[in-house]
Amino acid sequence: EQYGEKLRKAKAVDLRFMQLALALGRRSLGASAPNPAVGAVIVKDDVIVGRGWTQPGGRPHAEAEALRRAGEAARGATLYVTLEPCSHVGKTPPCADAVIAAGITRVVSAIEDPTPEVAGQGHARLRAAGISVDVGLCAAEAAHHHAGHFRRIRDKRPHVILKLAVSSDGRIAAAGGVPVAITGEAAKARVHLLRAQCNAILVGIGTVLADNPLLTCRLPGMEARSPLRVVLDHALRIPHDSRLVRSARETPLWVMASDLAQAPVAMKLGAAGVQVLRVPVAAGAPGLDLAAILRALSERGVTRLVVEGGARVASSFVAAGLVDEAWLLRGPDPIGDDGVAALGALPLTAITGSPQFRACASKTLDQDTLAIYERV
Ligand code: AOF
Ligand code: ZN
Repeated sequence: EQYGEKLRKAKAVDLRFMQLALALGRRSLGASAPNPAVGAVIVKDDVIVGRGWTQPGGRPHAEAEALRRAGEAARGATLYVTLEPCSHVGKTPPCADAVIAAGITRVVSAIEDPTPEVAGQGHARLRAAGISVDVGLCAAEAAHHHAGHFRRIRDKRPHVILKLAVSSDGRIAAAGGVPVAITGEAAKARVHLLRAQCNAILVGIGTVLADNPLLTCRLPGMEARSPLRVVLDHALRIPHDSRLVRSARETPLWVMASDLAQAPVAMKLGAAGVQVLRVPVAAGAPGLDLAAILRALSERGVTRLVVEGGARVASSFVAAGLVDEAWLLRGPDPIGDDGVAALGALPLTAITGSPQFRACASKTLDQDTLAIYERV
C-alpha cells in the first residue's frame, strides 16, 4: 500500500517534469527547423539543475544546452527529454554520448526519433552505458509536437496546417473576392503566434492580388519569428510593388512558378531578393503540383507549413489529402450567399464532417471561435 503510494507520487513527478520539457520545446517550435524543437530538463534530488531547448536553426541541441547549464550537478541526475537523444555525429556530436559523459543515471524520453541514423540507437547507447531509460511518457503529446519533424523524415513533406477564417455562413470574402474583416484582434494574435510556430507560410497568387498581404508575425517582440513566405504563382504574376516583394530582403520570399514561366520576370524578382523556384504543373489538374512543392520545401528544411488561402489553394490541399491539421476560425457575422465559399466548390464539411478529420480542440477568442481538426 505504502509502496503503491510512492510509485504514484514518482509517476506524478515524472509527468510534471516531462510536461515542463514539452513546454520548453514549444519555445522553439517554428524556429528550430530543419531540426525538431526538443525540450530537456535535468533534475537532481527533486531540484531542476538544468533546462534546455533546441536553439534557433536547430543547434545546439536541447540536451547539450541543459547539460551545459547543469554542469557538475548533472552527475547522478535524471534527464527528461521530449525526443530520443541523437546517437549520430551530425553537425554536432551525439547527445547520447554527452549524456553518458555527464554522469546522468536515468533518462525519461517521450518518444523515439525516426531519423534513420538515430531510430532507437540513442536509447540503446544510453542503456549500454548502464543508464536506466524509460521511453513513452507523454508520447502522444510529443508526437503531436514533433509532427513536422516526423512528417519530413517519414514522408518527405512538411506537416501542413490549413488556416481558414470564415464568416458565420462559411465565406472568406465578399462577392468578387473583395476582402472583409471576419475575425477580431484575439483571433489575429493567435494566427500570428501560429505563424511564429511554423517555418513557412503559403498562399496563392489570388490572395496576393486581392489582399496585398505581408504574411509576417507581428506580435510585439516576436517579429523576428516570421516564417519564410511562399507564394504559388505559376505564371509569375506577383506585382513587384506588392508588400511581399518589397519586404523580401528582410523576410525571405519564395515564389513557386511553373517551369514555363518567363525567365526575364524571374530575373527581375531575383534582383529584388525573391527566390523563384521552378516546379512542374500538376498532371491533369489546373495549377502547380502540390506534392512537388511540398517535397521542394521539405528538401530545403521546412517542417511546419501553414497554408493561409485563398479558396482555391485551400480546396486543392484538402482535395489532395495534404492537410494534417485544419484551424477553422469563425467570426460572428454572415457575409451572404454571394460571398466566396471557403473551399470553393468543396463544402466546409469536407473538413468538419469528414471521417478523415476529428475535432481535437476548440476555443473562444473574444467574439470568434477557433476549432482545430486533426487528420485521423
Ligand atoms: C537531439 N536533440 O535538440 C535535436 C535533435 O545535424 P545535427 O547534428 O544538428 O543533427 C540533426 C538531427 O538531430 C535531427 O535530424 C534530429 O534527428 C536530431 N535532433 N536531437 O538529440 C535536439 N534537435
Ligand atoms: Zn542531439
